[in-house]
Amino acid sequence: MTAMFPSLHPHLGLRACLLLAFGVPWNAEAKKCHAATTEQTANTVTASSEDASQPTSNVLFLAVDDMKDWVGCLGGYEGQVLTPNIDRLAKHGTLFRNAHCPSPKCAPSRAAILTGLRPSTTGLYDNGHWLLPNYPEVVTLPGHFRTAGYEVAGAGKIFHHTAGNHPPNQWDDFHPILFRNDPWFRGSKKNYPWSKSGPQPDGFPLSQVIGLGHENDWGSLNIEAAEYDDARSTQYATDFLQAEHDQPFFLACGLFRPHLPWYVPQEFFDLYPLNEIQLPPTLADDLEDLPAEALRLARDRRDDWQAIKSQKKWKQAIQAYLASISYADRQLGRVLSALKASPYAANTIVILWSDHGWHLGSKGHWHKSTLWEEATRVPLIIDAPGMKPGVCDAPVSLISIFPTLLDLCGQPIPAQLEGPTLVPLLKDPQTPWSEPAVIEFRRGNAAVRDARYRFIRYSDGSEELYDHTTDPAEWHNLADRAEAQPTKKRLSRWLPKKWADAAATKSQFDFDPETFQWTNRITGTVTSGTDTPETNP
Ligand SMILES: [Ca+2]
Repeated sequence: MTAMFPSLHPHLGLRACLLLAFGVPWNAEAKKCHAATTEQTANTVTASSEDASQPTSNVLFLAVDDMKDWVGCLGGYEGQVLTPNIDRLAKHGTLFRNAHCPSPKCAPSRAAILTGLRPSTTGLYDNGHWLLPNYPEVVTLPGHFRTAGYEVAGAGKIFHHTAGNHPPNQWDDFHPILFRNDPWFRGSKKNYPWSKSGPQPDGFPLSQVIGLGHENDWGSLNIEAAEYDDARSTQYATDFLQAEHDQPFFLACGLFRPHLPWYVPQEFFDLYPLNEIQLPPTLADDLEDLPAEALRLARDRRDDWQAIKSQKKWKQAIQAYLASISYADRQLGRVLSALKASPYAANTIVILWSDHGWHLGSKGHWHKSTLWEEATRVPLIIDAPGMKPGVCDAPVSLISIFPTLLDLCGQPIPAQLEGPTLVPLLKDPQTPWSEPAVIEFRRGNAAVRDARYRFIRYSDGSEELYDHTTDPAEWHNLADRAEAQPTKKRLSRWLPKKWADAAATKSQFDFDPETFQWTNRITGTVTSGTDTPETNP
């Protein structure tokens, strides 16, 4: 797909192309561009619903943070995880059981989902890049719906949660996470200018684990349940759904849990007795068949895990992660109940996704930021009016969310969006599907996940291959075996052909949160996050 951008760097080439597609309203011009330039793959179809009689749907866009496949309907956890609301949504909609993030870290995954462009195309590889000053002309998913005449509102974490990532020009109204009760996040005025510095919670670290840095804590705060940040984001969404709206809406609610710190009310810890906690299955010599780059990724944040293990708190940490999942599920349930009770229940597309997974000890790793199943498999559920409930095992990437929502809303899909629409799979989950999910992490490293295999190639050329029919835990790297070569060759066709240079990092810009403007320290260029999409250059 990256072949669509013959000149990936300097970014001017991409920007010019984006301007062509995004700088004009979604209309016949964009459609023409699509018809003229798209290389159709087996799964890539043009917008299938141009029927003018189709009613305009609202969109309820639900995001959770760092939630791996440990939800009831996906069965990723060895024990029992309680997610009744997610499971109910899955039964009502289409559950994608082989869905993967575009990148296993917050900012790059969300930037890819919300622009429809892969990290290898934009160079937005890590948490240290701002989207807008790098791509002033890009139309994001909320920005698109706003231009299309929707009322666009949101709360919580949709893009990355630091300052500068939810520009006012993309939202009619946005309620950010205040982080009033997560004192870890109050330290940086650059990242959280709206938040006052505060003391650590009473009794910190609540986990009682000594030596963990940064955000790595868990426990129950001495505040009312309604005072947790996610409860506030949820309240915003339920209030919105209880109000009258005279135009179609795009409502985004982004929950921060189960992202660290795992601070949730005690009742959610109580759901998971310690003697029932299951440790992730591990293999003693699991790491011995890994290349150096894989070992390096596995080692990152291992100190946290070692500290937790050595202080005999591994089960407590897993309990806290599970509690945070069930807490997020409870908040989702509140939003879904509000939708069900509203006049919008029959005419609203509901989509739920998580930005990436998490390791809790598998492959000797703690945290995200790897190209293995633990870090890339995520919940994805789409419940669209008129679609029958279903379960889909085709490999899909969240890069498809943008074109899928446009397709469901009867809008043209610009050729630049890099994922195929999933509407054929919503209509029939058994639709033949040849395109695998591609997961990228930093420049030059990517995994290709199809229905059976995971193939990884790192920037130094080293590789891994796992066969999920015999090795669901990805313990046995088959990459060097002679019989694996045809599979590797087949899957390697889907690896990015080009990797954009890394986009400018935050250090290249001065950001003023009051005016929502960035000044490029090198070029002097000023980018505004307050201009409406219509007046953006
Ligand atoms: Ca995340």
